[in-house]
Amino acid sequence: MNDVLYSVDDAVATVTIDRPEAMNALTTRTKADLLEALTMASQDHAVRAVLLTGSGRAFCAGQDLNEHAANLEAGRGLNDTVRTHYNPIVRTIAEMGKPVVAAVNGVAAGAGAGLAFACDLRIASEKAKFAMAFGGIGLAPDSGTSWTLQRLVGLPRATELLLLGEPLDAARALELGIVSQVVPADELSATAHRLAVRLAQGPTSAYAATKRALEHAASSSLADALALEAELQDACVKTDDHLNATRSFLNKERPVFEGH
Ligand code: T3D
Repeated sequence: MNDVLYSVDDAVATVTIDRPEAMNALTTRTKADLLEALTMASQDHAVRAVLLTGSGRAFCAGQDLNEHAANLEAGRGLNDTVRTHYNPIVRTIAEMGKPVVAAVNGVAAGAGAGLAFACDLRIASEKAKFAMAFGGIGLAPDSGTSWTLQRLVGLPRATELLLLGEPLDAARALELGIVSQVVPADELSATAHRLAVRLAQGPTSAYAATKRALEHAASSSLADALALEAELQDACVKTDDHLNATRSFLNKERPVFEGH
């Protein structure tokens, strides 16, 4: 991988978009690297949580507009990057059976914001900013933002943000519930890693079931949500983590989760 850094420690895979000279804007190569790194993290059983962040002063400025303009000029505007790249990346983040934390270190624009929104939790530096940049260049939302943003802030606010495109600073993003915590820039990496380690030491199978239940419930009837909860709970009840944690509770001990 050239444009994405990948490392694993404490059962946390850290995936860093690494094109700081271009605000981590996404070229075809960057998107391919990102998908490869996320797929690796998703498939590695030793990885129990994932941290997504960016190098330098940006989280991710979205589609690389230099490459995009060259494609448009060359008549390759319909290069299908949404289906080929953005959709699989977003689905890999959202559907992996382990928690994904975005450490938003700077601006997250367009598809870059979409990546952060697809994560399970977002923690931001005071320097973070979210910009729904799509409309500014005559595009509609992609990378799942039409789905994720309205679930984060509600339909009226999502409509306003996507139509007007006014950037949000970190404090406003916290107010709206887009991020769960804002920390000074020099504390972001350590704070986000601590959060990811905490998640990596949790009941991974139950977390996977939680993600699935939440995603399903977002567009199902109560009856269907109850049915899936029952199915998922049947599976959780059979895990070693559940048995051991129940025993630990009764023995007044702190549970140790192995993830299965
Ligand atoms: O088919 C398809 O591909 C559709 C898919 C679309 C998905 C999308 O993501 S659409 C949205 C694309 N992204 C944008 O429109 C964001 C454009 N950038 C900005 O609005 C601003 O640059 C930022 C809000 C991100 C940051 O603003 P600021 O003031 O902090 O920095 P800046 O001065 O504007 O940018 C710094 C440099 O980064 C600058 O280059 P320079 O002048 O120093 O050589 C700027 O051109 C470059 N840069 C920023 N964003 C991009 C970029 N270069 C290429 N692509 C970018 N997206």
